[in-house]
Amino acid sequence: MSFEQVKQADPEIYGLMEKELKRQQDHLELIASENFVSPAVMETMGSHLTNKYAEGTPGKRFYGGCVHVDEIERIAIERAKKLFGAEHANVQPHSGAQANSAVYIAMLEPGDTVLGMRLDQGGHLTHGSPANLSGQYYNFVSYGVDQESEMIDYDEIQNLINEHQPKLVVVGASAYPRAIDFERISKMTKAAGCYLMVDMAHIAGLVAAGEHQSPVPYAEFVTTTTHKTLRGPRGGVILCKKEFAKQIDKGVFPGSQGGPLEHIIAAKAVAFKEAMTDEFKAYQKQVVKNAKVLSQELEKRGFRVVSGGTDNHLMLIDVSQVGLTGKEADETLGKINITANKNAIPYDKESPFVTSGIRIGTPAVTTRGLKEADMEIVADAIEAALIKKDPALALEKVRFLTEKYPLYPGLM
Ligand code: DSN
Repeated sequence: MSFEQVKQADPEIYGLMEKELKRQQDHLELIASENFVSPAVMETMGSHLTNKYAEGTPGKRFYGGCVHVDEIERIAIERAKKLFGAEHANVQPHSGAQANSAVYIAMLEPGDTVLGMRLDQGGHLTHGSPANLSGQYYNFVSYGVDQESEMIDYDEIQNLINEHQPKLVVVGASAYPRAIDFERISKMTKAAGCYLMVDMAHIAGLVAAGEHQSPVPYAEFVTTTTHKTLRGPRGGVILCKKEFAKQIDKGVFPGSQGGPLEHIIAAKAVAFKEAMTDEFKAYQKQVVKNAKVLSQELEKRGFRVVSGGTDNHLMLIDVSQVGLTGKEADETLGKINITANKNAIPYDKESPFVTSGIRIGTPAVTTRGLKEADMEIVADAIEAALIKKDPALALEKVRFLTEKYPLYPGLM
């Protein structure tokens, strides 16, 4: 790829694309929800498939000329089903938020009671935050983590199910470093006669590679994004049991979306194919290994790791222990070319704009090639920036790694 046409047609945008590529190349990307797609996924996204309108589902469209995109979307659906062992897949959601909304629209009436994880304890905006449609249209009741262990309190979930008799329980998180026992929660939802929806966006790649228990056998509905650990294009997917297929498809279109993005659906298909390879399985194993080593190395250097460690691709660091707010830590790391994000820790005393923590993930740096020994250097850099207050030393360590592991060489 050279982006020569953009360069000719719009030098202003081309210039910014160049700058952003350089930023990605020169920084260590530790945002837990980001990753670097393969050139094949990137090429497919930027293709002529973007030109096609295809409202409806393969074989049942509202537009002519869908013969080839029908085939592409069918392949994407079959691959998604095979990858996760699902009975039905809808690959049209434009994002994870859209996927979640589509399930709510398909399965709930406004005002229905739903259980979801609190945003400030690891959940997601679309799991009932009052600032989101989910919290405004449905009666969300929230569960969180235990104050001592900082892990999901399964007894609290059971008690809340007993007390509130929800129609749906939403499980899944965007800042939770521990394994989630979907099987255990599904026993509770089945006994209570309510639905279980798992939003596995963060861990989808781990699930595909067998590095985390799959929610697919246990939950009626599983939603995900395709761009996090799964390393596909920016988008969403819904998996469900066959009996809900029609309702879910309707919840996506016409319930909450118009025309599907067939160029993105094609790129999802390419990413699903990549996710079936042994190379991808090895990559996910390394993501988890790297996260474990990084959390141990940070602990050794005096940082408090929330819940004492990680089982997945991310960790939360309580930076109040080293006299910083999350906002300060995030900004300080930014200056030494480490990109992370400030994040609330459980029972945080600071506001969501300040926070006491940072969230760190290993998916993107692992795609770049970093291994366990490199995690020690990442921990050194974070220590140099946040504890030793030696930005020059920190930057030197980051530069060593970004030069050792080039990203997208020759892309522009
Ligand atoms: N914004 C995503 C994340 O960073 O986790 C969740 O959608």
